[in-house]
Amino acid sequence: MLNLDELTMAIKTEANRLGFNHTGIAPALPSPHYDAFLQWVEEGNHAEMGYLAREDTLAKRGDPSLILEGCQRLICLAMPYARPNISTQDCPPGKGKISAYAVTRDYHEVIWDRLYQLEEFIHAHADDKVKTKSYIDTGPILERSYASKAGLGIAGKNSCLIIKGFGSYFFLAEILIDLPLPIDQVFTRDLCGTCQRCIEACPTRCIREDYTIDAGSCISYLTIENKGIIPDHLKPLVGNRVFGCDVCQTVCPHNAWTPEQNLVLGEPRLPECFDLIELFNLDADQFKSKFHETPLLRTKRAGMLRTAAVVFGNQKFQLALPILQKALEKEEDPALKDACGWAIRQITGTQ
Ligand code: B12
Ligand code: SF4
Ligand code: SF4
Repeated sequence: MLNLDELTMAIKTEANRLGFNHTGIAPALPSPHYDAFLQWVEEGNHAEMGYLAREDTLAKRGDPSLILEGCQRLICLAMPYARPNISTQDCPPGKGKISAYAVTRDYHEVIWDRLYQLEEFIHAHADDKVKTKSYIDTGPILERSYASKAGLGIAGKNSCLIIKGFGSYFFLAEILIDLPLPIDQVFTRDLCGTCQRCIEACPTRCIREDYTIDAGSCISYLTIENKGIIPDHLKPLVGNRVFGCDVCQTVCPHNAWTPEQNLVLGEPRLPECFDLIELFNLDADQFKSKFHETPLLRTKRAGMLRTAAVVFGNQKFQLALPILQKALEKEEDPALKDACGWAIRQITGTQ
């Protein structure tokens, strides 16, 4: 059996082999950013993402030992994804921009698989009574906060975690463990300084002064998490983004040198610029098979079409009128109908 130093080294090497480009160990103490998170929720910045405000998850976000009894450390991991290769301006009328992270196989599935392999590795090399629990994105963990405590990087003003010399195009995951692995030094250096690029470039101006965002106005939220009507004052600001938003990361100087290609998550399955007429022509089953195993399934068909209609409206795309009219008559989802009606008014100039 390996001692704790050897085990930590072995875990980091294996994590690297599995595609995690950065690994750090944080103590399982309450996060220094927990109060800021609570305040963020109290102010309603989480919009309709009720899971962030649920009492059980609130408590767990504050104390990892409520998730894994006896938890001592979080092994924090970062896995890169390819930067956007097409800008919104390069996406012609009739097409919608898909966020860079979403064009490959769903990262949850890829990373779950790798986390499982890493857990197996730990169990094979540590005391067989060791307890572990893995999360990628969906767990009640302040992932950015613990990753900074594990020395990976620090949050920028756009609230994304930035790794110095690497940028912010990566996902975070973690393995909770009940062993006292040696901890890494917390990363405390501010990487933003006087830069304000993300704040100025954000289409909806939802980046706040305190390194958090007003999620309810964020295009990523509006196009992915929000199942309802996109408010009229925000519709024009969605532009041609049909799924997610990369603006505050694209303008960040820390992402300037990110390589164009990164195949850790596999080959792209979708174009970054997606044909929206084709989208409207997919029935429910075709929608499922087209976006099988990609993050786009999350919005479901009605949610995607709703945003696509808003994009048509923003593009004043005449050729979409018959499709929008048909959807307005036949579709039942209220947010989709609202978007179709709005888009028709934008295209025909009738208010
Ligand atoms: C809810 C959520 C969203 C919401 C709200 C985002 C937000 N900024 O709060 C919406 C739907 C808008 C969203 C969008 C996106 N998301 Co998201 N999201 C989450 C989720 C599930 C919870 C985030 C949360 O708790 N927000 C509340 C705020 C208050 O907390 P926070 O953002 O974590 O910020 C804390 C830390 O930054 C910490 N902190 C750490 N270091 C420092 C340093 C300083 C100086 C300060 C002041 C604070 C600080 O303090 C803050 C308060 O506690 C996490 C996964 C998870 N379990 O954590 C993914 C996560 C944050 N999302 C992720 C991604 C990739 C995205 C998008 C890029 C996707 C896209 N292209 O559309 C965008 C980015 C938008 C943005 N600017 O944040 C990644 C981020 C990876 C990274 N490099 O940071 C995560 C970690 C998922 C993952 N497992 O990889 N997301
Ligand atoms: S993802 Fe887009 S809308 Fe959201 S904060 Fe960043 S730039 Fe603003
Ligand atoms: S764009 Fe500038 S202010 Fe925004 S996160 Fe990057 S370095 Fe920080």
